[in-house]
Amino acid sequence: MKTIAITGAGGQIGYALVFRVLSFFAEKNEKIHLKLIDLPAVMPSMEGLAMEIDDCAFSCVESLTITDELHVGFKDVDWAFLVGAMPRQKGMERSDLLSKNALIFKEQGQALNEVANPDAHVLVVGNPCNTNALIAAHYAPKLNKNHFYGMMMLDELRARAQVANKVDTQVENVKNMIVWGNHSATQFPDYTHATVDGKQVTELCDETWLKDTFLPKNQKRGAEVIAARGASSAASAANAALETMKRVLYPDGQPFSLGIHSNGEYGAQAGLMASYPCMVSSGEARIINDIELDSYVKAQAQLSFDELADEYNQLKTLNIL
Ligand code: NAX
Repeated sequence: MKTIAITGAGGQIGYALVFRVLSFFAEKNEKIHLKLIDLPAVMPSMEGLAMEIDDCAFSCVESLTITDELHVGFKDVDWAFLVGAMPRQKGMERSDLLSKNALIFKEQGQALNEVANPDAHVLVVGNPCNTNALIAAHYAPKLNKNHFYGMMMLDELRARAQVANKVDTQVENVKNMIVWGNHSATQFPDYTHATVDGKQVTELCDETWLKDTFLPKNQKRGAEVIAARGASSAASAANAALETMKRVLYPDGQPFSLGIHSNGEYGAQAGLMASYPCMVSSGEARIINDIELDSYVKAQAQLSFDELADEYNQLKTLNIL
């Protein structure tokens, strides 16, 4: 029976994710221990969340824990969604955001190291998600560093949906749309390898649309959602988090985008957490390392890898890594 933990469970992504996770396991007829973690100030509203979970009468809930203590929340965890993070506030520099979150993910890595199942998988959603995943992995040496992931699935799903709308097909027909690099405006959703019903996307969509509309829209989709909704992506982020867990634990044989430990594949600095095309074999997500990239794709991916290397170097300067 799996133990699943969600940090930031009292936030907007958390609220959507909790019920998606429970529906998923209920449909699978799999029992879980669910542990929901947030800050002490949020505990009263988490009691309300617990009441709502009870009132759904999900058949999969073997136990439910609501806590503000990491060691309680991560005890024996098999899969952790690390959603809670310090949001970027007005006037905050990117380096301030990095250092504030670094402390949160250091503490969470240390707690995972002490009490989690050593074989646990950890998906970081809280931004900057790839670098936060790197920090958590660094402070959890008893866990497998290849089981720490940055969430890139939302970027992939956004890209697949854009192409599906453009060529008027179902989104499941858009395949092999891998996002390289960082979860940021430098990401590169690689339309050059993507296909629709076996045809290359580059044959179905003109280059001007791909370069001038598709790419910038995907890179800035988060900001577009904020402008329209007055709040950042929540349900779609929760959906992407669940989808990532499904791809890793219940693989379907398709490649997918995942922020994962890099050994320097495709020109990234070794030791980074970066998004790559991955497949699961023998229970492990692995980078597909034999894809031919043309010079344009290589350069775009490199830009995004370099941004991650900057984040990494800032953490070195701050003595966090
Ligand atoms: P909210 O502010 O609604 O919720 C965050 C929750 O986390 C709050 O309840 C807060 O109390 C809690 N929290 C903060 N620090 C904590 C800590 N140290 N331990 C436990 N809980 C803590 O934010 P929400 O919209 O849910 O977004 C959460 C994170 O997801 C943000 O960092 C956001 O930037 C990131 N996102 C990542 C995405 C991705 O694709 N990787 C997309 C969506 C989202 O922007």
